[in-house]
Amino acid sequence: MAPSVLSRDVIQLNMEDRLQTICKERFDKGLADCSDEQVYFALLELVKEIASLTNKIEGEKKVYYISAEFLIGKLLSNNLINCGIYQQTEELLKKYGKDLSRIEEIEPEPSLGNGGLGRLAACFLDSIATLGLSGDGIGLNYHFGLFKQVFKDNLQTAEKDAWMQKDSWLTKRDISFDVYFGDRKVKSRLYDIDVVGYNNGVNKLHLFDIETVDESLVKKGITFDKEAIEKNLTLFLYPDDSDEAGNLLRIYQQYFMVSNAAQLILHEMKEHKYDLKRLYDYAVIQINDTHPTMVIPELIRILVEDKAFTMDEAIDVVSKTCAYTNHTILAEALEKWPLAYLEKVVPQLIPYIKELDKRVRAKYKDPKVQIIDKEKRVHMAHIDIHYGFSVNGVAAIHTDILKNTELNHFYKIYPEKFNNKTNGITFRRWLLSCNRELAAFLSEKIGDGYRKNADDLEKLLEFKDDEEVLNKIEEIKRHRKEDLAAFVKEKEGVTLNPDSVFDIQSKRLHEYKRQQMNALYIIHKYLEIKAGKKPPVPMTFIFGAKAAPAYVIAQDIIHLLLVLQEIVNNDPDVNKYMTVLMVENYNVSYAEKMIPACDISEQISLASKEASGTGNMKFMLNGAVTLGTADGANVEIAELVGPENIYEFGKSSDVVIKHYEKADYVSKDYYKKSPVIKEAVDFIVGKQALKVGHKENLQRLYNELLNKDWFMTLLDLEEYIKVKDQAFADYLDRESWKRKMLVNIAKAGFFSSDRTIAEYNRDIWKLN
Ligand code: 26V
Repeated sequence: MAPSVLSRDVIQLNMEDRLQTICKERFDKGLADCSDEQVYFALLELVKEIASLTNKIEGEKKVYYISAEFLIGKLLSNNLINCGIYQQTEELLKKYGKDLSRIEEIEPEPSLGNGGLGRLAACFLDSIATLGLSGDGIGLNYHFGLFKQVFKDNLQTAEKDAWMQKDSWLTKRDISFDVYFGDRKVKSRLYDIDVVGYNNGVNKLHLFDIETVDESLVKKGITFDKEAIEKNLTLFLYPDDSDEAGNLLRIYQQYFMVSNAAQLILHEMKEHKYDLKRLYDYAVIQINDTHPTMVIPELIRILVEDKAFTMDEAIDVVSKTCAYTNHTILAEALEKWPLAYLEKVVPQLIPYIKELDKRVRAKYKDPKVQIIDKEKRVHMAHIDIHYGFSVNGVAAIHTDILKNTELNHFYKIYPEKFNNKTNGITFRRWLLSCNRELAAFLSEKIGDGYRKNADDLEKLLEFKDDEEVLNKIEEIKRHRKEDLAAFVKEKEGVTLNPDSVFDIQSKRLHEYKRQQMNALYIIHKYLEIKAGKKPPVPMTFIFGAKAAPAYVIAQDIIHLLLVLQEIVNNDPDVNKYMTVLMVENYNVSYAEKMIPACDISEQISLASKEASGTGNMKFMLNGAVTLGTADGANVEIAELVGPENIYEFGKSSDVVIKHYEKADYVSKDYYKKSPVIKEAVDFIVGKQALKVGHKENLQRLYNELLNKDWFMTLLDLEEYIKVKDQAFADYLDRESWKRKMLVNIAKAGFFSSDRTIAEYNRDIWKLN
């Protein structure tokens, strides 16, 4: 704890003294003699101290953002920036021969999320605090997070990701709740992380855990006894759900999360002596995807059983308090829990879920809007839509598809609940922190205003014909490519050529995102070069992606990418012209290095399937040009930058949706019709691939592409090849390419999560 005489201002004015004191107290030496690791821990303590002395954002009404994932990334750099002391710290450390960016590397990255959904939650917390809104995140503290990806024999293997250390950003609180399951009771423990707004106060990220968790339960890889709930509850995010025990564990986790959330919220209401009959005047609960849906019946249950509400009153109050965000239209990702599983884990909720279902049935006959279907499965999203006051999609096209197709039956009942909130990203992390040189250059040209008011980036357009500015933007890109090449050399042992075009696809591995289509392009180029057709410019294809351990075809796609990496990079006829790299264990920290170095941003999902994407926004902000389909937020990017500053291809979402309706897409027809497609697909099971790869994986992927191809890879492949070839050719026209980079940066302001959060607040939360 900081001595009581200290205030935030005093510490900041005397940072040097304070840091020296911490070093002396902890390590019994001065700053100059501390190792980088010791300096990291000293800075951690200092920043935590500053955060604890920063004013807590207060307001009569507060948003509680409940999410199974918060992919917060490393926090040191961001917290220094948001506290306004990055430069001061950097200079201070330099005086003692210390390099802040090297020290930042020491911090382990919390592995509390999977992809876009979790990263979005983290960006939102940053923006909520930056806008000075009162709002806390609520989630779980997974000890081994998602998993650590390790490649062995060109295959993905999964290991536990032990990111927690004795000293970390987590602060143990004296708050603990009893959580009752059908067959047991567990005691929770709250850990908090301060969320510091940019030049503003702090909010909290509340992460619940149990004290009886037993890390030694994890045996080989990520396997553990799935039934020992008291020991395993907070070990992993998304434990394998390919069997019943795995599914039950997910329900245990979800209920544990929402039971704690409900108790915490009611505890805070009590502290303020707020009238629970008007809960919605003081609290709004944002349900991030369906994982926290049980908070609705749980709150209703508590109000009825403990607070003497009638059922009608409880349902009314809770429905006015909860709002739901949908992040996907993939049917398999919309949760439907068997009632029997819920009966086993949370029997206390069953009468309430049945009551909610009964009320829907009394009003609507359409089976598509029922909560419990005829197979006795509970549709979690349906609970949210009937018993929440807002339903939002995450990009304009996604919300339109929800309204007109996927959730049309609900839209007809509740048109007023549906609204769009196009996603955004925090510029503090995705520009100020990860591309300091670009951020400084922008400040020099257009002033600092864009840091708080992202639309100011448009001022850059004034310079779109200014050669000096264009050259500088090109030079900064070059520096980031060199940085990435150096990092990759050390980490992966692969040499990247900064003179080549860096073409990057980094995101979760999923067939709808079509990493396999990118792989087929690489095969096509490889074969062209072997046949003597040289590309106009050397190309580097970089991938970052984790595949869910139980998702077999996704594993096979990773295998293909690693096989291609081995074949291409070791072929002396080809490796002068192209390099392939699948980075190991892609995470937020890796993204912060890859995104600023990217020339071409691959956003090639099957139109209608990517709800929004947020990587697309990060790449654009850092001057990459998008190669993408008319899907998710790509559509809005295209509208903003205009057709000359983006490469669009592929069938539209309308066409794709019709193919699904008519079930008339036959991948083999495309394979037979096009020699280029056939040659690329055949390569997957050709001699060369089988020499370095595994027949089982490659054959399965080949069969899938030929006989099913549910996400229509071959539908768009030829056009993809054509447009991508054009992008590589255009790259050589440096003048026009630099202008494309500039326009992309200038138009990225719309995608600031500050704008997104201001819209959530204006339309949904209405905080004062
Ligand atoms: C979950 C699962 C779980 C089981 C099997 C397959 C599957 C497929 C997809 C998902 C995704 C769940 C929701 C999600 O992460 N959505 C992402 O949310 C981002 C933030 O809104 C958005 O940018 C991405 O487009 C969207 O995919």
